[in-house]
Amino acid sequence: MNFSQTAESLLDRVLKGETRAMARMMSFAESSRDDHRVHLGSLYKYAGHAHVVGLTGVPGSGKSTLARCITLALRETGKRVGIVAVDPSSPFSGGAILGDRVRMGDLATDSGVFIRSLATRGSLGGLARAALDTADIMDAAGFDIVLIETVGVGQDEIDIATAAHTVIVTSAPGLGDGIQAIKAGVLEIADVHVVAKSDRPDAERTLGDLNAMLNLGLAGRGLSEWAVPVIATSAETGDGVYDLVRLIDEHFSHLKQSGELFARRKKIAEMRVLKAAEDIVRERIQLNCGDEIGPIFNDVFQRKIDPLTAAKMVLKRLNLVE
Ligand SMILES: Nc1nc2c(ncn2[C@@H]2O[C@H](COP(=O)(O)OP(=O)(O)OP(=O)(O)O)[C@@H](O)[C@H]2O)c(=O)[nH]1
Ligand SMILES: [Mg+2]
Repeated sequence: MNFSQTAESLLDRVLKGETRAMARMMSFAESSRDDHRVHLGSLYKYAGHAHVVGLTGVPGSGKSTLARCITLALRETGKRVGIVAVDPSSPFSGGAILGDRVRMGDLATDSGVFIRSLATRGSLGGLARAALDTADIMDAAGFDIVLIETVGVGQDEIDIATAAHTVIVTSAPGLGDGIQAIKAGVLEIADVHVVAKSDRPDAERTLGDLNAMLNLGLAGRGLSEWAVPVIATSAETGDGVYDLVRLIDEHFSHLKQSGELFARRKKIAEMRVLKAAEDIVRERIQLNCGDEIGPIFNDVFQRKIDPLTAAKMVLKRLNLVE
């Protein structure tokens, strides 16, 4: 059987929601082989039904734990949930409070939940594409909600979160002022703010600080009327989790009714095309200009030529400019 036939039946199996087929297709999302990507491309038209929710915030702010709480709550309503964890610095399954009562294993054996971690850090580019393609696979396989967890540090991670329909930004007590400051850039992409770990005594202060920052005029990223709510949650007590799930749903309804879903989808499509184009150019440079690029970098370093001229030289070799 040739690869194309295999891939075709693989697509059928993914569309039926077969776990092993999904995992195989996801390995294509992280592959650098063009034939893999082309087959992945054939899946794109079957996605576009799921509610994609970005979950971002500084490291250790409780994103994974919250993703698990949200997932458990959604499972009670029968919704199927996919989770894409981008470059998790702490293991998805480890350390969380709820782990004592509800083991990650419960989610891992639940056929209505699919968890995929991407650890593409270190490979140049392609992270956003891999993450969003992985989300598409879950979407095409019939998962109702896809949660994408990314650390809210670094442009690629923020871009990934922004490619969701609904963005949740987590803050938490006990992370220190330095870390809290990093997140200023990420605050403005929130559709919903969560102060996680509200069971901790210092949570009130975090809530106060966040509200103070928001009062400085950071609006939501949307064009339409949506008052960005701030909600406190705890994985320890379960406080706020159901309210958060309700808000996520309300936000999706709002997007649909206001027409903003249409606008966001359009922007996401644009962003994905541009990212894919950037990836292709970057890869071509690496593949085709391997020997020549070192001296060019060096000339720029020594200020013999300027970066723009150098870039044009590189692109000329690829026949991308005159
Ligand atoms: N007290 C308390 N601790 C929590 C809560 N949620 C998470 N934690 C703890 O906070 C730590 C970080 O939680 P994670 O869920 O791994 O945070 P994260 O944002 O996913 O972390 P990274 O992926 O490493 O950026 C863990 O030790 C959790 O047990 C909570 O609601 N209450
Ligand atoms: Mg995490």
